[in-house]
Amino acid sequence: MEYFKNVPKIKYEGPESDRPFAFKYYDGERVVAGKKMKDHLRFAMSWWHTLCAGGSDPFGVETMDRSYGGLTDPMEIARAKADAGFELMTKLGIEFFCFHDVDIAPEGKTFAESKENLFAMVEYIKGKMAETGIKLLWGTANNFGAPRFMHGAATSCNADTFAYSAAKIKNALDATIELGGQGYVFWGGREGYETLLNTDMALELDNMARLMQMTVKYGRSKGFKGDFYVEPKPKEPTKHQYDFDAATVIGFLRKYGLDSDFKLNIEANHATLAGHTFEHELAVARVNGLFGSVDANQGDPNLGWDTDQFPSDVPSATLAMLEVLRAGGFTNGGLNFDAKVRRGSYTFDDIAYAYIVGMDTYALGLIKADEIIRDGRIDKFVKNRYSSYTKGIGKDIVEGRATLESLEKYTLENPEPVMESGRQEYLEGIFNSILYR
Ligand code: XUL
Ligand code: CO
Repeated sequence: MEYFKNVPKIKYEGPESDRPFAFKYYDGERVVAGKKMKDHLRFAMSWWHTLCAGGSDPFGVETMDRSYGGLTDPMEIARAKADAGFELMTKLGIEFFCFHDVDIAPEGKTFAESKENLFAMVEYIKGKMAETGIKLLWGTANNFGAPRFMHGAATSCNADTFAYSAAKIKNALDATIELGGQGYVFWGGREGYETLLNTDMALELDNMARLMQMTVKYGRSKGFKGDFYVEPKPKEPTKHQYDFDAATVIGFLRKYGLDSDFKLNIEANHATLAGHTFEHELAVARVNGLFGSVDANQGDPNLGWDTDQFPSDVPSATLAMLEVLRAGGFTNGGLNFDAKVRRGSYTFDDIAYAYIVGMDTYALGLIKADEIIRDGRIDKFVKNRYSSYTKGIGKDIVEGRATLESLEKYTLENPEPVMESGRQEYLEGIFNSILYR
């Protein structure tokens, strides 16, 4: 059965094309900065938003029909979702997908039944992957949705919930390995607290690390060679989440000796929720050697929550792709569209339009980031701005020869430092002239 009936195979037609079902900028085979666009961008479809989410919000029911032709049996629906997902990815030329355990298979009445459903769907999806050549970017466990996770998962006050979380992660990781996944994500949706009046923060943090350490040990023993990721987010659903932002997560990973197995999965909308720019979070991951993967979406500057919109902001995608290129590009990671269509965009056509705009936005971001690097003016400015560290006292500082005493002596002997302009507006002008030429 065909689900995206109006959607043809989407091809690159260039910016002049006025056909809605066509790429204006994304041309997977085009070589940019020494690599095919598709290999730079490594686009992935998010199973949950694309195939499961129905558009409900706190004020209203679902607006989107996700019964896949009126099906009622949960396993039949799960298979239809897989069919629809692989149809969409094939039509868009998307080569990867990401899933939570509960996205691909319905939960049963018992844990054993859920496990059986999960591995039945793993077999089904494996067949689809073999047919299409589409690969798994990363898998994860939904350890935040069910009532048992109301106080957290690894950070729950209840040890039975810790055990349940571990059991779910074991199966989700086994599923990921079975499907040849290149990554496994931890997103701590309810790993945090609402009030310190009922919270033992020290135990919760230690327990969160314990579960990650167990996962690494198990995964490596099963031959998993991919990356483990933490996806920072400051709040929502929990008031205060432990994985607040990139810097907080890096401190945590280092404290518990997890930084050689884990990298970061940076989500644009989580960055802005934390009061940072997207590119700031990517830069923090990069300069600490922990850049891993990206959840590509965008928030709404007028709203203070995770709206998970499809990315259409080209300047932001350009700044993000500059960071990706500076990090040396993706290895096991990619650009996962953790994004959903608006509630009013309820048709299957809208899903295709959303992916097209998202893919075109990142294609433009990549093209423009490469142009900025090749133009060289911005990089040259930055290099020059720090040139005082390449000679004299600056060189002594970075090469470890300076002490407080030597720097006091230098300061006593020299006049007041002379500053140079930061030239922000000039640089913003260069950025615009490259973006809009
Ligand atoms: C929630 C979120 C998750 C993670 C995976 O804000 O981003 O979908 O990406 O659990
Ligand atoms: Co995400």
